[in-house]
Amino acid sequence: MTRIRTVLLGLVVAFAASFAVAAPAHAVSYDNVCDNGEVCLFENQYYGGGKADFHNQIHNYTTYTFFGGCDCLVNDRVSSLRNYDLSYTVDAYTDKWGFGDWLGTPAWGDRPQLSATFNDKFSSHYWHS
Ligand SMILES: [Ca+2]
Ligand SMILES: [Ca+2]
Repeated sequence: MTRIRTVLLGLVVAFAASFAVAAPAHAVSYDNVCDNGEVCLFENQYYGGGKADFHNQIHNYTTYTFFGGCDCLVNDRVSSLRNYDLSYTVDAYTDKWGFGDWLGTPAWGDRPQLSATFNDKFSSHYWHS
C-alpha cells in the first residue's frame, strides 16, 4: 500500500514538473513590466512618469494605481500609451465601461502624445481584432 502511494506521488510530481518545464514564461498583467499582449499606460507624455501594464480589458481605471511616478490612480491621468499586442487593437475610452470618446491604437502601435481630447481623460479600455 505504501509502495503504491509512493508511486502515485511520484507520478503527480513528475506530471507537475513536466508542466513547469513546458509552460512558456507567462506575461503577468499589472506587474510593472510591459510584456507582449499588454497595453502599457503612462502618466506623462513620451512614456514618462508612472506606468501601468494590462493584459485584460479594464472597465474602470479608478481601481488601479500607477507603478512609480505620482504613485496615484491611473484614472484621468494617462498621457501616452503603447499597445504591446501583436494582433489586437486597444480602444481607450474617456469614461468607465467603454463610454465617452474613444481612441483606437492598432497592434504594436503607440501614442506618445495624446491630444487634448484624450490627455488625462482615459478611464477604461477594451481589445478588439
Ligand atoms: Ca506585465
Ligand atoms: Ca498625465
